Amino acid sequence: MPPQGSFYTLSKKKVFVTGDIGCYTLAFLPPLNAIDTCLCMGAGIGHAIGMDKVLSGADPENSGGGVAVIGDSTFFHSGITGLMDAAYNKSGATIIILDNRTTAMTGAQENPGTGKTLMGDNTSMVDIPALVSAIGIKRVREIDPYDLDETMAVITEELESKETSVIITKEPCVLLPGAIKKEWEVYNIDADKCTGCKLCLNLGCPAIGWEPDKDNVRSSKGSGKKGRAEIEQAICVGCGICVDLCKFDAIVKAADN
Ligand SMILES: Cc1ncc(C[n+]2csc(CCOP(=O)(O)OP(=O)(O)O)c2C)c(N)n1
Repeated sequence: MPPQGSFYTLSKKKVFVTGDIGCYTLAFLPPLNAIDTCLCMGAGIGHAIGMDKVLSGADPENSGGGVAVIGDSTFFHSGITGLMDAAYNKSGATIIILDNRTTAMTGAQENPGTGKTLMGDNTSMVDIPALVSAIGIKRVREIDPYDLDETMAVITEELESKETSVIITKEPCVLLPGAIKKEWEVYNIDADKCTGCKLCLNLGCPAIGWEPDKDNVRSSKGSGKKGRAEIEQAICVGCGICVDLCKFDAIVKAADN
């Protein structure tokens, strides 16, 4: 799913993440534990500006500490004003806009970024990177959220920046028609290669689970329990984020396994 790689990265960075309201808010739960606050629509950007001030002791030389995550619909509703504040007041916060091309949490309604009205008529479509630039943000990055290496590299770079930065991830919610790409194939765990390290479980993908070893032979670092990861075929959409994560090449296309 689109936001998984961003939240995995944030969980590894152990930064303070101010959240907002949407499907992605579930990333506050284990195993990701990647969101620290959630108040009301649009509040997360203001919170990040405040956290940046607190963490830096209001010293611009130390800024860059606050990180906000916000969905596209919430950004249009009440995130733009907070972002303008960040730019105008030279915040070092990093804002990640999770553009999944819909208002997923409340039932996939259209929004000002989709090009359709709620009645389904064609209308204007806000260009988020252009809007963010027009507000005065110089560091605007667009990333492919399904590319974990790129996601980790860009988030790491922007967290280090002392200027306001905006990272936009643009891929449709997997429940939207056409979101699951034709070339994607369902994955499986190669039981001979899986060491039971549990790294893939940290991604928080609903398709990846744990199969305890009945004969108790497979090692599992640190967990005290022996077993291996398993992928629920009916849930896997084939996005492949987990493939980049496995150090043992144990996540393979189901058709080849
Ligand atoms: C003031 C207010 N109005 C409406 C809602 C209902 N609501 C919850 S989340 C949300 C938007 C979710 O869309 P988005 O930000 O794009 O995130 P997604 O669920 O698509 O990941 C809305 C309208 C709310 N929580 N507060």
